[in-house]
Amino acid sequence: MKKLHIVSNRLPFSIDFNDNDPVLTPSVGGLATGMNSVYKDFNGSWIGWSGIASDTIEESKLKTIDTMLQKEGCVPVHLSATEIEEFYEGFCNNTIWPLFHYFAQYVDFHPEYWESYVAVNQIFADKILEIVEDDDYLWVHDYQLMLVPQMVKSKRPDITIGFFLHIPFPSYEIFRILPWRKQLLNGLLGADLIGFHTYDYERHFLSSVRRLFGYEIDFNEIHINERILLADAFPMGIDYKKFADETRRIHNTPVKDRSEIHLELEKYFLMDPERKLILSIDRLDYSKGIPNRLRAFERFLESNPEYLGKVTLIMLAVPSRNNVIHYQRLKRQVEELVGSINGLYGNINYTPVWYFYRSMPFQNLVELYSMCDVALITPVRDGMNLVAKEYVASRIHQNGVIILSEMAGVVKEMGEAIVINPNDEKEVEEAILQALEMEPEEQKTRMISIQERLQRYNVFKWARDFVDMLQRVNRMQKDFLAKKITPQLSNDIIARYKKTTNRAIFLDYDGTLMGFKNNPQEVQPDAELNQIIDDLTANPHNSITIISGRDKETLGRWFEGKNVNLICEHGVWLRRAKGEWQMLTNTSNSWMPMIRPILESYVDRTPGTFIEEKNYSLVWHFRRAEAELGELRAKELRNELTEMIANHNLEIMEGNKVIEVKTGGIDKGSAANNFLKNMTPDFIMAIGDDWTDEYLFSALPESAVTVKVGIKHTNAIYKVETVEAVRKFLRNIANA
Ligand code: ADQ
Repeated sequence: MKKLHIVSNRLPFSIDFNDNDPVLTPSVGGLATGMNSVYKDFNGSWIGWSGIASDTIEESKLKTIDTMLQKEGCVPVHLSATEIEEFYEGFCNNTIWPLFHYFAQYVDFHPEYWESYVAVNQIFADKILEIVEDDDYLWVHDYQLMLVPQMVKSKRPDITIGFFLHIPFPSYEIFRILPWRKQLLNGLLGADLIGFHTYDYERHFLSSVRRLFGYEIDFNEIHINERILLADAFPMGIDYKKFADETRRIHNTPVKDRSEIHLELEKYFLMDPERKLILSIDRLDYSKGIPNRLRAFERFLESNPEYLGKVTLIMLAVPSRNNVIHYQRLKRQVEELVGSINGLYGNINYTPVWYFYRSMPFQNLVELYSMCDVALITPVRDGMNLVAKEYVASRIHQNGVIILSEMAGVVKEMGEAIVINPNDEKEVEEAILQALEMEPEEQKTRMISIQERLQRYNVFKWARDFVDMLQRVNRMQKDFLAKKITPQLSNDIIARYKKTTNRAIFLDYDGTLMGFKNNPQEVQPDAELNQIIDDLTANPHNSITIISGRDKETLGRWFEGKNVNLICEHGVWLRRAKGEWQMLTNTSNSWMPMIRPILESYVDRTPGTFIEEKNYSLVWHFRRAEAELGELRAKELRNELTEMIANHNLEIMEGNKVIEVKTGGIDKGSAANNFLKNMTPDFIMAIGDDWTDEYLFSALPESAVTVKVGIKHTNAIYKVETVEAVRKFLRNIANA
């Protein structure tokens, strides 16, 4: 890798003014920590916005800030106050954020916000294009910059691009609501690797890609023409050691030197050592489920009066997006709830909820983490939730209990927490009681398991893993390029071809000579293909064979009168040029009445699918079915058929959006060798696109020129990306 650059909406510094002089303060957030560990190692820059509107500050000051940032390896992107309002507060925070967190009722669909989103993404892309050098890597972060990957890729395909989404990717049913869903998705597909916190988000993303674009998806690989890209889950970690070390430091500090908040908490426990503290920390955001949490706590106090005076909820809310109406309402709602609980259950010596509406220095945060018995984390949606991880890292004595929402990404790594549905206030209430009464031994067992996991998969490992995977994708793509028929290779093959006089050329039909259509009967050869075949067969040194899984009637009709050989149904039938059909193997179709009803039941249950009956095989086509349902049914059908055919000489073949059942022992490889028996060719070539052609590639002698259409793994020696590329290659051969 040459250089790795980081791109995020905000640079990892905040800018303050000391007597009118700008001062940079490094961010201590998880992302900054994780990224610092990689981009400096790879000599890159960090591209982003400084946090200051460029038109609200004197030009000279802006320049000073830029210079200071550049010294830190940053490349500042300038955004005006209007851009920030429309792009950031508008589209990012009023459209994507609520939609991706399933708050469809809060979503604003303003076209001007969208336009500003496009324009600002372009500003970022332009800045990137200014600084990237050949073969650099980029790691783009989060929902503010979803169009950047495609904007960069379209101009600079040599740049390897990773994208990480820090928020959930919603289910297709939610995502489809967005008028600009296709543009957004297309923007992301410019990346080579797209990372999510959890497999669920990855699944939702792939499902949207499948449904909106119909691209071929093979596990987590997306195939777009000659590009392979990967989607994967990388659960973001924290700087575990930093939290654990800080806790140890605080524990070793003499009481008199401890912070004010620490002393306050000490006093609280002095009044009654049996007292318990529950901690709640979030940005004040509607996705965090703060009102539900307060209501559940209120219910708990109501149902368990013996805990009155003994349990306090410390609620820390970090001010966030307070110029957005929904956030202002939420703030009021939270304050009212806190007031009402404290009014109802508090007294001179007891305040049930300690509410802080502010940010806190790192040390105070850790003090709270390490002194609270229970962490109550109940978001209604949360991409990951790092607070839960920070709490765990600060529990150096392995005690403490976490109550965790099943809607937070982090729950996948914390099965040992008490997992709740945040909308079920009764369940949360009961969880609070369970947490407060949990035996220390059980607390320890649960905590140790989580700690071991989080210690291992910390933010550094997370960042490294992502970068390693990005390099792997790059290698996969290079692998393809290594086999790709370049103009030079094409010339070499043609030079070999020209020296020979007895040539056998095998060409698969669908996906090789013709693109796919929904109806397999609609794909008869077009004028261009007919011309190519005529030109190739006009040369008396060439024996051209179309070798296909298709039935003999269709291919026979399409190539009637042409000087080509046809091998059909994967090798059951052969018709030499101008000859009669002959059967290459003895086969029977007596099994068909047994298998046909099964396929029919799949047609009935899967709209858009149909059965094709060939002489010696039955094919279930699902190209026209709704993509995911088609894949799912194909899996079911394969399982069902596998059991059925166990004692019969039958085979199941999976082609491109088809499942075919046919008599065993017939394949394109044996058929080609059978065909070659009467020939002593000095040049053999085979071109095909799906795995049935792999039999052909493997069966032919090593000297054969074997060519795979597409980017998947193959036994062929060469690859070309598309049907168009095959045709161009064949035209060059015919004209040689
Ligand atoms: P956030 O929604 O901001 O992040 P979270 O992951 O919990 O949510 O991170 C909050 C961070 O802010 C934590 O590191 C925490 O220490 C800090 N913090 C919280 N309260 C604070 C306070 N009062 N004072 C100072 N610091 C405080 C988004 C997504 C998440 C995803 C992260 C990372 O919404 O789902 O986990 O990005 O990808």
